[in-house]
Amino acid sequence: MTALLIVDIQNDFLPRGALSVSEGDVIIPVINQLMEVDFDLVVASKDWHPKDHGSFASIQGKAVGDHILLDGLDQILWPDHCVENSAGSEFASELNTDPIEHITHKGMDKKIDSYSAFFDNGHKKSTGLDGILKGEGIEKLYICGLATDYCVKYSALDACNLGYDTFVIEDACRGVNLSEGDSDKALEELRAAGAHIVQSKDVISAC
Ligand code: VGL
Ligand code: ZN
Repeated sequence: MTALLIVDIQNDFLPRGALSVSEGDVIIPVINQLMEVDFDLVVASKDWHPKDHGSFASIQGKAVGDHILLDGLDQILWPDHCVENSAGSEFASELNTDPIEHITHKGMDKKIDSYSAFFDNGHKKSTGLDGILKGEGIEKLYICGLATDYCVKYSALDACNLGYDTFVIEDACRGVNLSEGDSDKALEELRAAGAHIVQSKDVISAC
């Protein structure tokens, strides 16, 4: 059984959003096309923070991009983004949400961030997504979305460690690239961890 995981296609990660990802919008038609492939299950994640989340530079009185220790873990500080139930936290309006059968929310605990759709950054708590996928007999997991160098990367690394045959659809992802080349580095790390880096046309034509 094969699933598609769509990571954080939310307004705040689009080009005019609070934590904008360059070209974050151009992957939406690609993802809509991917959903027409016969996946056994389509799931999506949403970054879903309380308004006083500890990863927000505004809460820490520091600059975006600074690092702090948040409850003992290294944390990059971000602009306020994906505040629960805000317009910025909604799925992009162009995304076809009809095929999405489950939505995993992450980052709700203000004391710890959660880039991965499976676990928080300290691997302390599961989001429940692994249980849902395993419960459906999913063995192959295709991953796309935002951002290549954060939430896609950590979701895919966890997927590899959880035993999924993991495919990252490169052209259906875009990165933040705080430093130039971060997305390419993330893809290299994913390859080294055993993930397959593929292109949407290959996924679409293979099915
Ligand atoms: C993300 C930074 C902070 C992401 C979420 O979706 O990649 N990045 N929160
Ligand atoms: Zn976040």
